[in-house]
Amino acid sequence: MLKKILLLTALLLSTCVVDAHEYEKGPLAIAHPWSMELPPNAPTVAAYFVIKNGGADADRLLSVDSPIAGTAQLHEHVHQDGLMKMQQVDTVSIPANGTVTFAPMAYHVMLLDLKDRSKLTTGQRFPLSLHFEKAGDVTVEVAVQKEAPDMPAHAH
Ligand SMILES: [Cu+2]
Repeated sequence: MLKKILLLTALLLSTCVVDAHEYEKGPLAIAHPWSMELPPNAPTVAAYFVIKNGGADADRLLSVDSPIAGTAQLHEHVHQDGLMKMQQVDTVSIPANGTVTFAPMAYHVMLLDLKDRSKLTTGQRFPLSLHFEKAGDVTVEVAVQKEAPDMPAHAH
């Protein structure tokens, strides 16, 4: 209860954090799912978030899907021959007591074959379901915004 009040107070006070939102499922917390607003004809859309595992067991993100896209893939960025390129990965491991950051130039969700672009403008949100091996399914709302949120730099 006290934690909730403190959290609420913190949210009210933190005017610099627009639209911060977080979801919990079992030991997992998924913080601030977001997507960058893109030109209306962009063929693909990326979604980002931070997964924190507060549990003593590792988990795995097996797949994702969204009603706005025909296809949703898990991607990573890799350095190869001096170039950055992205490639699809089958699953993403979430270590015990660990954090995995989905961010530009890192892991990301890639939405292809877009069905509904009406929610892809700044201030809107669209649903995204994450399917974990142990924690099960979580549906989050991805906030579309003009700029990346302030996030701690991810480790190289
Ligand atoms: Cu990608």
